[in-house]
Amino acid sequence: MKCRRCEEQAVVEVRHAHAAYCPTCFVERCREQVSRAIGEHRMIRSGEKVLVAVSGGKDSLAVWDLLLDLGYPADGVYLGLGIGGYSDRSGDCARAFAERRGATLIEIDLASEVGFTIPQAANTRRMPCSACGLAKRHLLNKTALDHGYDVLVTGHNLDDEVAVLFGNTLQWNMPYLARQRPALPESSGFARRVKPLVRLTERETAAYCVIRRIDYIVEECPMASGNRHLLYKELLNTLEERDPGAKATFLNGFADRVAPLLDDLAAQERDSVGTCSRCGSPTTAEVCAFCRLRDQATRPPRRRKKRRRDRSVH
Ligand code: Q46
Ligand code: ZN
Repeated sequence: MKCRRCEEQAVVEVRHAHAAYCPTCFVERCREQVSRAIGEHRMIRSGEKVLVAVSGGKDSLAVWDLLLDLGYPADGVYLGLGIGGYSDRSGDCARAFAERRGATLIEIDLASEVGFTIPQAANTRRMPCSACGLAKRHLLNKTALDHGYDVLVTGHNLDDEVAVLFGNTLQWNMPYLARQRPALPESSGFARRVKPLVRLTERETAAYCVIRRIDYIVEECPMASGNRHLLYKELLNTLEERDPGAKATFLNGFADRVAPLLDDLAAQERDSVGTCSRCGSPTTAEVCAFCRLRDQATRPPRRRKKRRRDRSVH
Protein backbone atom coordinates (compact mmCIF):
# COMPACT_ATOMS: atom_id res chain seq x y z
CA MET A 1 0.00 0.00 0.00
CA LYS A 2 1.24 3.45 -0.93
CA CYS A 3 0.49 6.66 0.92
CA ARG A 4 -2.25 8.57 -0.87
CA ARG A 5 -0.35 11.82 -0.51
CA CYS A 6 3.37 11.14 -0.91
CA GLU A 7 3.51 7.61 -2.36
CA GLU A 8 5.79 6.42 0.47
CA GLN A 9 5.02 3.13 2.21
CA ALA A 10 1.63 3.47 3.95
CA VAL A 11 1.17 2.25 7.54
CA VAL A 12 -2.43 3.23 8.30
CA GLU A 13 -5.44 2.38 6.19
CA VAL A 14 -8.51 4.59 6.59
CA ARG A 15 -11.12 2.38 5.00
CA HIS A 16 -14.04 4.78 5.13
CA ALA A 17 -11.94 7.34 3.22
CA HIS A 18 -10.66 4.65 0.79
CA ALA A 19 -7.12 5.77 1.54
CA ALA A 20 -3.88 4.80 3.27
CA TYR A 21 -1.18 7.05 4.68
CA CYS A 22 2.47 7.04 5.75
CA PRO A 23 3.09 8.15 9.38
CA THR A 24 3.88 11.78 8.50
CA CYS A 25 0.91 12.26 6.19
CA PHE A 26 -1.41 10.45 8.62
CA VAL A 27 -0.51 12.85 11.45
CA GLU A 28 -1.01 15.73 9.03
CA ARG A 29 -4.43 14.34 8.08
CA CYS A 30 -5.46 14.08 11.77
CA ARG A 31 -4.50 17.72 12.29
CA GLU A 32 -6.51 18.75 9.24
CA GLN A 33 -9.58 16.83 10.40
CA VAL A 34 -9.43 18.42 13.86
CA SER A 35 -8.83 21.85 12.40
CA ARG A 36 -11.80 21.37 10.09
CA ALA A 37 -14.10 20.26 12.93
CA ILE A 38 -13.05 23.28 15.02
CA GLY A 39 -13.67 25.66 12.12
CA GLU A 40 -16.97 24.15 10.91
CA HIS A 41 -18.54 24.20 14.35
CA ARG A 42 -16.83 27.34 15.66
CA MET A 43 -15.53 25.34 18.60
CA ILE A 44 -12.71 27.60 19.75
CA ARG A 45 -12.25 31.30 19.04
CA SER A 46 -8.96 33.08 19.14
CA GLY A 47 -7.74 34.07 22.58
CA GLU A 48 -10.11 31.74 24.43
CA LYS A 49 -8.98 29.69 27.43
CA VAL A 50 -9.19 25.99 26.61
CA LEU A 51 -9.42 23.08 29.06
CA VAL A 52 -9.16 19.45 27.91
CA ALA A 53 -10.82 16.70 29.97
CA VAL A 54 -8.07 14.09 30.15
CA SER A 55 -8.77 10.51 31.18
CA GLY A 56 -5.37 9.02 30.32
CA GLY A 57 -6.94 7.16 27.37
CA LYS A 58 -5.98 7.46 23.71
CA ASP A 59 -8.69 9.91 22.68
CA SER A 60 -8.20 12.56 25.33
CA LEU A 61 -4.41 12.46 25.03
CA ALA A 62 -4.63 12.57 21.23
CA VAL A 63 -6.93 15.59 21.24
CA TRP A 64 -4.73 17.41 23.74
CA ASP A 65 -1.63 16.69 21.63
CA LEU A 66 -3.40 17.81 18.44
CA LEU A 67 -4.64 21.05 20.00
CA LEU A 68 -1.18 21.91 21.31
CA ASP A 69 0.34 21.25 17.89
CA LEU A 70 -2.34 23.35 16.22
CA GLY A 71 -1.27 26.24 18.43
CA TYR A 72 -3.99 26.21 21.10
CA PRO A 73 -2.35 26.66 24.52
CA ALA A 74 -4.71 24.12 26.11
CA ASP A 75 -4.51 22.98 29.74
CA GLY A 76 -5.74 19.59 30.93
CA VAL A 77 -7.92 18.41 33.80
CA TYR A 78 -7.73 14.88 35.19
CA LEU A 79 -10.51 13.56 37.41
CA GLY A 80 -9.47 10.66 39.68
CA LEU A 81 -12.48 8.35 39.83
CA GLY A 82 -11.14 6.06 42.56
CA ILE A 83 -11.37 2.90 40.44
CA GLY A 84 -8.37 1.20 42.12
CA GLY A 85 -5.26 0.44 40.05
CA TYR A 86 -7.06 1.43 36.85
CA SER A 87 -7.39 5.02 38.06
CA ASP A 88 -3.78 5.04 39.30
CA ARG A 89 -2.47 3.95 35.92
CA SER A 90 -4.75 6.37 34.01
CA GLY A 91 -3.52 9.25 36.17
CA ASP A 92 0.10 8.24 35.50
CA CYS A 93 -0.49 8.42 31.73
CA ALA A 94 -2.11 11.87 32.02
CA ARG A 95 0.74 13.18 34.22
CA ALA A 96 3.47 11.72 32.00
CA PHE A 97 1.93 13.35 28.92
CA ALA A 98 1.59 16.74 30.62
CA GLU A 99 5.20 16.59 31.73
CA ARG A 100 6.45 15.59 28.30
CA ARG A 101 4.58 18.45 26.64
CA GLY A 102 5.29 20.95 29.44
CA ALA A 103 1.54 21.50 29.77
CA THR A 104 -0.53 22.35 32.86
CA LEU A 105 -2.62 19.54 34.32
CA ILE A 106 -5.26 20.28 36.97
CA GLU A 107 -5.99 17.24 39.12
CA ILE A 108 -9.23 16.60 40.99
CA ASP A 109 -9.94 13.63 43.17
CA LEU A 110 -13.57 12.58 43.30
CA ALA A 111 -13.34 11.14 46.83
CA SER A 112 -11.75 14.21 48.39
CA GLU A 113 -13.85 16.63 46.34
CA VAL A 114 -17.30 15.14 46.90
CA GLY A 115 -16.83 12.25 49.32
CA PHE A 116 -17.42 9.20 47.13
CA THR A 117 -15.74 7.11 44.45
CA ILE A 118 -17.27 5.50 41.37
CA PRO A 119 -17.27 2.01 42.97
CA GLN A 120 -19.25 3.56 45.85
CA ALA A 121 -21.61 5.24 43.40
CA ALA A 122 -22.17 1.82 41.84
CA ASN A 123 -24.16 0.91 44.98
CA THR A 124 -26.81 3.47 44.10
CA ARG A 125 -29.76 3.05 41.78
CA ARG A 126 -27.69 4.21 38.81
CA MET A 127 -25.53 1.95 36.65
CA PRO A 128 -21.79 2.63 37.29
CA CYS A 129 -21.21 4.27 33.89
CA SER A 130 -24.28 6.46 34.27
CA ALA A 131 -23.13 7.64 37.73
CA CYS A 132 -19.61 8.13 36.39
CA GLY A 133 -20.80 10.13 33.37
CA LEU A 134 -22.92 12.35 35.60
CA ALA A 135 -20.04 12.96 38.04
CA LYS A 136 -17.66 13.75 35.17
CA ARG A 137 -20.05 16.18 33.47
CA HIS A 138 -20.75 17.97 36.74
CA LEU A 139 -17.19 18.26 38.05
CA LEU A 140 -15.46 18.97 34.76
CA ASN A 141 -17.92 21.75 33.95
CA LYS A 142 -17.52 23.16 37.46
CA THR A 143 -13.72 23.08 37.16
CA ALA A 144 -13.85 24.85 33.80
CA LEU A 145 -16.08 27.61 35.22
CA ASP A 146 -14.22 27.93 38.54
CA HIS A 147 -10.90 28.38 36.72
CA GLY A 148 -12.25 30.78 34.11
CA TYR A 149 -11.98 28.55 31.02
CA ASP A 150 -14.19 29.39 28.04
CA VAL A 151 -14.20 25.96 26.44
CA LEU A 152 -14.21 22.41 27.76
CA VAL A 153 -12.83 19.92 25.22
CA THR A 154 -13.65 16.22 25.40
CA GLY A 155 -12.08 13.33 23.47
CA HIS A 156 -15.32 11.92 22.02
CA ASN A 157 -14.53 10.47 18.61
CA LEU A 158 -16.69 9.52 15.65
CA ASP A 159 -17.37 6.02 17.04
CA ASP A 160 -18.48 7.45 20.41
CA GLU A 161 -20.79 9.93 18.76
CA VAL A 162 -22.34 7.34 16.45
CA ALA A 163 -22.92 4.92 19.37
CA VAL A 164 -24.64 7.68 21.40
CA LEU A 165 -26.72 8.71 18.40
CA PHE A 166 -27.71 5.10 17.76
CA GLY A 167 -28.75 4.62 21.41
CA ASN A 168 -30.74 7.84 21.53
CA THR A 169 -32.43 7.00 18.24
CA LEU A 170 -33.34 3.48 19.38
CA GLN A 171 -35.13 5.07 22.33
CA TRP A 172 -36.29 8.16 20.42
CA ASN A 173 -34.92 10.24 23.26
CA MET A 174 -35.73 13.63 21.74
CA PRO A 175 -34.18 15.92 24.39
CA TYR A 176 -30.91 14.00 24.17
CA LEU A 177 -31.01 13.99 20.37
CA ALA A 178 -31.57 17.75 20.42
CA ARG A 179 -28.45 18.15 22.53
CA GLN A 180 -26.22 15.90 20.43
CA ARG A 181 -23.90 18.37 18.70
CA PRO A 182 -20.13 18.49 18.15
CA ALA A 183 -20.25 21.86 19.94
CA LEU A 184 -22.74 22.77 22.67
CA PRO A 185 -22.84 26.52 23.14
CA GLU A 186 -22.07 28.10 26.49
CA SER A 187 -25.16 28.95 28.51
CA SER A 188 -25.87 30.00 32.03
CA GLY A 189 -23.95 27.63 34.31
CA PHE A 190 -22.28 25.78 31.43
CA ALA A 191 -18.95 26.31 29.68
CA ARG A 192 -19.00 25.62 25.93
CA ARG A 193 -18.42 21.87 25.39
CA VAL A 194 -16.74 20.74 22.19
CA LYS A 195 -15.63 17.50 20.54
CA PRO A 196 -12.85 18.19 18.02
CA LEU A 197 -12.28 14.45 17.30
CA VAL A 198 -15.74 14.03 15.81
CA ARG A 199 -14.25 13.44 12.34
CA LEU A 200 -11.76 10.77 13.50
CA THR A 201 -12.49 7.15 14.38
CA GLU A 202 -11.27 5.21 17.40
CA ARG A 203 -8.82 3.31 15.16
CA GLU A 204 -7.43 6.59 13.90
CA THR A 205 -6.86 8.07 17.36
CA ALA A 206 -5.15 4.82 18.46
CA ALA A 207 -2.92 4.90 15.36
CA TYR A 208 -2.18 8.58 16.01
CA CYS A 209 -1.01 7.81 19.58
CA VAL A 210 1.18 4.93 18.38
CA ILE A 211 2.82 7.09 15.70
CA ARG A 212 3.28 9.99 18.12
CA ARG A 213 4.58 7.60 20.83
CA ILE A 214 1.96 8.72 23.33
CA ASP A 215 1.56 6.26 26.21
CA TYR A 216 -2.09 5.81 27.03
CA ILE A 217 -4.03 3.40 29.20
CA VAL A 218 -4.95 0.44 27.01
CA GLU A 219 -6.84 -1.69 29.53
CA GLU A 220 -10.63 -1.46 29.71
CA CYS A 221 -12.18 0.16 32.75
CA PRO A 222 -13.14 -2.71 35.11
CA MET A 223 -16.52 -1.08 35.72
CA ALA A 224 -17.53 -0.94 32.07
CA SER A 225 -19.48 -4.19 31.97
CA GLY A 226 -23.17 -3.59 31.30
CA ASN A 227 -22.35 -0.39 29.42
CA ARG A 228 -24.82 -0.33 26.54
CA HIS A 229 -22.61 1.86 24.40
CA LEU A 230 -20.08 -0.94 24.16
CA LEU A 231 -22.79 -3.18 22.74
CA TYR A 232 -23.85 -0.47 20.27
CA LYS A 233 -20.21 -0.03 19.24
CA GLU A 234 -19.86 -3.75 18.54
CA LEU A 235 -23.03 -3.75 16.44
CA LEU A 236 -21.92 -0.67 14.54
CA ASN A 237 -18.46 -2.15 13.94
CA THR A 238 -20.08 -5.18 12.33
CA LEU A 239 -22.09 -2.85 10.12
CA GLU A 240 -19.01 -0.78 9.23
CA GLU A 241 -17.07 -3.93 8.37
CA ARG A 242 -19.71 -4.84 5.77
CA ASP A 243 -20.39 -1.29 4.66
CA PRO A 244 -17.38 1.02 5.18
CA GLY A 245 -18.50 4.61 5.72
CA ALA A 246 -21.91 3.67 7.17
CA LYS A 247 -21.09 5.25 10.55
CA ALA A 248 -19.97 8.58 9.10
CA THR A 249 -23.01 8.66 6.79
CA PHE A 250 -25.35 8.07 9.74
CA LEU A 251 -23.72 10.76 11.90
CA ASN A 252 -23.32 13.34 9.14
CA GLY A 253 -26.88 12.76 7.92
CA PHE A 254 -28.17 13.44 11.43
CA ALA A 255 -26.04 16.59 11.76
CA ASP A 256 -27.07 17.98 8.36
CA ARG A 257 -30.71 16.94 8.10
CA VAL A 258 -32.14 16.15 11.53
CA ALA A 259 -30.28 18.26 14.11
CA PRO A 260 -31.45 21.59 12.55
CA LEU A 261 -35.08 20.41 12.96
CA LEU A 262 -34.42 20.02 16.68
CA ASP A 263 -33.06 23.54 17.23
CA ASP A 264 -36.31 24.75 18.84
CA LEU A 265 -36.41 21.81 21.22
CA ALA A 266 -32.75 22.43 22.15
CA ALA A 267 -33.57 26.08 22.88
CA GLN A 268 -36.64 25.11 24.96
CA GLU A 269 -34.47 22.72 26.96
CA ARG A 270 -31.92 25.46 27.62
CA ASP A 271 -34.67 27.88 28.68
CA SER A 272 -36.19 25.42 31.14
CA VAL A 273 -32.95 25.17 33.11
CA GLY A 274 -32.91 26.67 36.61
CA THR A 275 -30.39 26.26 39.41
CA CYS A 276 -29.97 23.54 42.01
CA SER A 277 -31.11 24.70 45.45
CA ARG A 278 -28.10 22.94 47.00
CA CYS A 279 -25.09 23.52 44.75
CA GLY A 280 -26.27 26.19 42.30
CA SER A 281 -25.59 24.01 39.24
CA PRO A 282 -27.94 24.17 36.26
CA THR A 283 -30.83 21.74 36.50
CA THR A 284 -34.48 21.38 35.59
CA ALA A 285 -35.33 19.92 39.02
CA GLU A 286 -35.16 21.55 42.45
CA VAL A 287 -32.12 19.48 43.42
CA CYS A 288 -29.74 18.50 40.62
CA ALA A 289 -29.04 14.89 39.64
CA PHE A 290 -25.48 15.15 40.91
CA CYS A 291 -26.54 16.24 44.42
CA ARG A 292 -29.04 13.39 44.48
CA LEU A 293 -26.34 10.94 43.42
CA ARG A 294 -24.03 12.25 46.14
CA ASP A 295 -26.77 11.75 48.75
CA GLN A 296 -27.22 8.16 47.68
CA ALA A 297 -23.52 7.36 47.33
CA THR A 298 -22.54 8.80 50.71
CA ARG A 299 -25.50 7.48 52.67
CA PRO A 300 -24.32 4.95 55.30
CA PRO A 301 -25.33 1.43 54.30
CA ARG A 302 -28.60 0.42 55.93
CA ARG A 303 -28.24 -2.09 58.75
CA ARG A 304 -29.70 -5.35 57.69
CA LYS A 305 -32.65 -6.35 59.83
CA LYS A 306 -31.93 -9.49 61.79
CA ARG A 307 -34.04 -12.21 60.37
CA ARG A 308 -36.46 -13.52 62.90
CA ARG A 309 -36.38 -17.20 63.46
CA ASP A 310 -39.11 -18.87 61.53
CA ARG A 311 -41.23 -20.47 64.19
CA SER A 312 -44.04 -21.55 61.97
CA VAL A 313 -45.05 -25.15 62.13
CA HIS A 314 -45.26 -27.00 58.88
S1 Q46 B 1 -14.59 5.33 33.33
FE1 Q46 B 1 -16.62 5.64 34.08
FE2 Q46 B 1 -15.96 4.96 31.62
FE3 Q46 B 1 -15.39 3.30 33.65
S2 Q46 B 1 -17.18 3.66 34.92
FE4 Q46 B 1 -17.94 3.63 32.84
S3 Q46 B 1 -17.93 5.76 32.26
S4 Q46 B 1 -16.28 2.73 31.69
S5 Q46 B 1 -15.45 6.16 29.86
ZN1 ZN C 1 -26.77 20.28 42.93
